[in-house]
Amino acid sequence: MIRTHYSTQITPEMDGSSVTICGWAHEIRDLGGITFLIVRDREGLAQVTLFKKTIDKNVLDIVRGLSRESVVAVTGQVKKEAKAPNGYELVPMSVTVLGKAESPLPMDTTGKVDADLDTRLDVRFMDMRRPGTKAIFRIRHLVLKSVREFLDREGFIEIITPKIVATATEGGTALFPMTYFEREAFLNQSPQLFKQLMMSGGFDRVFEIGPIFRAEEHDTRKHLNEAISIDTEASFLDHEDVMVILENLIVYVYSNVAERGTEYLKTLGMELKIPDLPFKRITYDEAVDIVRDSGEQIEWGDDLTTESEHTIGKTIGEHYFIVDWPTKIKPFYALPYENKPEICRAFDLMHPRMELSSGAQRVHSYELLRSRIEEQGLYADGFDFYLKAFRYGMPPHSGWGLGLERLIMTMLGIENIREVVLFPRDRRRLSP
Ligand code: AMO
Repeated sequence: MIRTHYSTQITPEMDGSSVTICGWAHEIRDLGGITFLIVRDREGLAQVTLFKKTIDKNVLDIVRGLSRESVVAVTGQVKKEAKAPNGYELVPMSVTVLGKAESPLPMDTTGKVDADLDTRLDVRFMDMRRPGTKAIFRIRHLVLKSVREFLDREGFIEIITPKIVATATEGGTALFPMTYFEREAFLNQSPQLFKQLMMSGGFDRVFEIGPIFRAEEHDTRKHLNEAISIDTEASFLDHEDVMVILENLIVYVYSNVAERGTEYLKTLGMELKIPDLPFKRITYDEAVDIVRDSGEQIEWGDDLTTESEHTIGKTIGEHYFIVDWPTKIKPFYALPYENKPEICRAFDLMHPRMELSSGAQRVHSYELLRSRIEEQGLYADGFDFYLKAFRYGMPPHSGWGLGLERLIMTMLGIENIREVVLFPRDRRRLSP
């Protein structure tokens, strides 16, 4: 191991001790009598100071000859210096170039020169070196960790289901076809059917964090063709029970990011407001009334447009649920109310800006499920592997799918979903 410390692990109190840091040559300032090399590592910046009078000439030549963004290892003595980042500087004994960077650079990494998102995504490896981009992905890590922690504590077992599948699950969104030897297969739109099979398998509570593939043509700031969905499924719970789990999860994630991600939030120049519990619940009918009151046209049974979502979001102003949806616009697996089958036990979790999650109590009667599949114009025999599980003891169950990227973008007030994905897949982008 070359590195002894990250830049942020060194303190002024370590004055006199010898350390080795590794990172990128962020900036080189040669003032004649004194030369500064700012080294950037994953955690922050360190100042390396070379006094011409006392420094070994070889070391000085290496630093003067360095190109920006080259990778270096610096071994030096810690010196207390109030004006330097983190209150110390390093007086180097040796500087080794481990990876030379060519000039000119494909983009600026200091954050001083603005680059548009497309340019940044084309050279994402460079973009990741910028503090703002790094902060987003450090927060993404915290979010994922918090989700796992929370669901584990609530008794959910993590599963991973196939992404190459034979059938659609989410009517309405298109599938990506692929060749699977001599057959046609698809990239999975959702782990929906598999997570339900786990309920028949007696796992009671499962979750998956994995990719979902949607062949949606539209090119918007909130859609990806490959997104990450946090999916849960739980037996012996109804839709209201799993809504409580969902809202608690959201608040847990926000609180954790606020607590453990302070420095990343600071880098992004923001303070996180933790939503209040419980989230407001409005029915689909109430949502329609709000939309109509604002002067927009909407028929009962229509899905909400982006414009309608914004109108309702402005009226409510915080996270909220829309419940009791028309059965015909929800997937076949959503359970209709027994006494009012035109509406079902489905819900959407909304942020004022967009939908974050949808879920439902599921149909668990084999006969009803089969007829619901047929009513939606789907070929029930194609779902044989799924339907079978409902014939041999399926408990009542409920669940939801939460879009990871939407959760993060709304939490951080980020406009474009691509900002929170390392290598986004959209209508135009397939590389890198
Ligand atoms: P749904 O299709 O509503 O539900 O997806 C769940 C959540 O996943 C996110 N999401 C997307 N994010 C970015 N780009 C996309 N193209 C995209 N599509 C979906 C959204 C959405 O709310 N099987 C059900 C879930 C369930 O009932 O358990 C489902 O897939 O945040």
